[in-house]
Amino acid sequence: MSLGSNLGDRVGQLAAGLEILARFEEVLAVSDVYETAPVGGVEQPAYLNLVAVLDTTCAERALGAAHSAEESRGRLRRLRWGPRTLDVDVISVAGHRRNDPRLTLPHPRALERAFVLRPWLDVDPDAEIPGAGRVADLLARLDPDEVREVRRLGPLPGWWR
Ligand code: PH2
Ligand code: MG
Ligand code: MG
Repeated sequence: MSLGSNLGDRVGQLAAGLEILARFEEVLAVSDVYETAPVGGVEQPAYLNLVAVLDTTCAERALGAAHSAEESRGRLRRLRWGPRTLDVDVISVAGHRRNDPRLTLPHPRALERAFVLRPWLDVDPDAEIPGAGRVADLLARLDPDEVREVRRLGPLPGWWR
C-alpha cells in the first residue's frame, strides 16, 4: 500500500491511516517517510509518502481497508490527482494481475512513480511488480531529477516498526 498526504497535519494523517489499516490486516512493515514533489494534477503542496506492507493476499480486503482509511480522514475527491488529506493506494497484492476499473493490479502507474518505488525498496529490497520487473531496476530507470525530488525524512514518529 502507498500512503500519501499533502494537506493539513501530514504526519498525523499518515499515522491515522496506518492505524485504520492495522484494524483490517496485520501491518508487517512500514517504510521511512519521504517528502516528494507532487506529480501530475494542479499546483499543490509537497506530499509525504510512505509504503506499508499488509499481511493479506486478498485484493478486496486490501481495497476495503484503503477506502476506510481514506474515509476516516474525511477525504474529499474534488480533483483527480489534486491535493488530499490522505490517499491510500493498493499497489500490489500477492502477484495478482487484474484489470478491473475498481482496482487494477498491479497499480498501473506505480512503475513510474519514485514516491512509490523508493519507500517500497525500504521495506522489500527484492520487491517485484508483476509484469514490470524488480522495483530496484524500475527506480534506477527513472529520471534522476525526479528521484532527487524525493527526500527521506526517517521513520514515522509514534509508529512501531
Ligand atoms: N498522489 C497522486 C498524485 N500525485 N504526487 C506525489 N508526490 N505523491 C503522491 O502520493 C501523489 C502525487 C494521486 O494519488
Ligand atoms: Mg494515489
Ligand atoms: Mg488513490
